[in-house]
Amino acid sequence: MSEYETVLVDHSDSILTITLNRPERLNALTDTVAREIVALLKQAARADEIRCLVITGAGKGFCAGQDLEAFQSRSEGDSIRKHLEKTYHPMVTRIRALEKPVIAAVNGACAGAGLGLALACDIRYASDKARFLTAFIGIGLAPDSGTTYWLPRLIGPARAAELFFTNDRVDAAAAERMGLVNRVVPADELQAVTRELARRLAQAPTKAIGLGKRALNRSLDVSFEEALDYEAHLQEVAARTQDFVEGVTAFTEKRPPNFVGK
Ligand code: LHQ
Repeated sequence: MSEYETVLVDHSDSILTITLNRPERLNALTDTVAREIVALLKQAARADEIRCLVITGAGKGFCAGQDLEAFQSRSEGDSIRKHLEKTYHPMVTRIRALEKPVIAAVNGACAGAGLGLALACDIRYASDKARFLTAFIGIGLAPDSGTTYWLPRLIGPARAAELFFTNDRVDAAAAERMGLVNRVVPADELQAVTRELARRLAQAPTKAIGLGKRALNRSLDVSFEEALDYEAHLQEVAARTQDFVEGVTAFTEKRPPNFVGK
């Protein structure tokens, strides 16, 4: 029996795939879902044999945000702030901190904290059946789960304001046009196309990708000079990896590199 109740887990070809598995609720998030994702992110950070992550949803939804029934019927009396700090913040901060590529394969509705989950990932591929909504305003809430951080950076502040204030649904084609997703593919090809990208990334020099992710995270909040300085610092680290030696050797020997992620 799987040790996870709410997610399916596959680890093969150096790729860890986490499939949210509450399809009857469009994979809405409960404390257990968030806890299980965080446990897997911890495992992924420790395991050298995991070199890429994919997060997707079972059934017709990706993730409809907080499970509102579960939230309403929760027994403990945590404030919403506590709930966010305990449940969502560890999930999205660990995705950002994980020095490995994380791809969201958005297979269907993506709303509220589910949008926060997708936005925290490095790359988003979407099915042509995917649709995106901020959802918060629909239930009288302000945005959370890091959506106010990522959305204006990805699509610009005016579009972000429009989506937060109106809760309009964005279909996959519009999401691609506005830069919310990297690529849209037919629904029945989403998992295969995502897998193709994941395989490529899992064979790439993982340490260099991790350092690049660190620099990208930091670049959002620093001056150009500080970004240059941080890049130079990280390049010192990258240049000490086995994959750097292999990359240069393979180039001079005119053969494809065999990166091992070290
Ligand atoms: C759901 C949900 C759901 C439970 C669909 N929960 N069952 C919030 C609260 C407090 C603290 C902290 O933070 C947050 C953060 C947030 O995430 S706020 C945003 C919460 N999410 C929403 O408000 C989205 C609610 N869902 C929807 O608006 C629709 O379901 C969308 C537009 C996502 C999809 O619409 P449809 O494709 O028409 O599907 P559906 O509505 O028929 O849903 C299918 C089933 O899933 C249905 O159950 P049923 O028993 O009737 O078949 C829904 O009740 C259930 N479901 N979302 N969040």
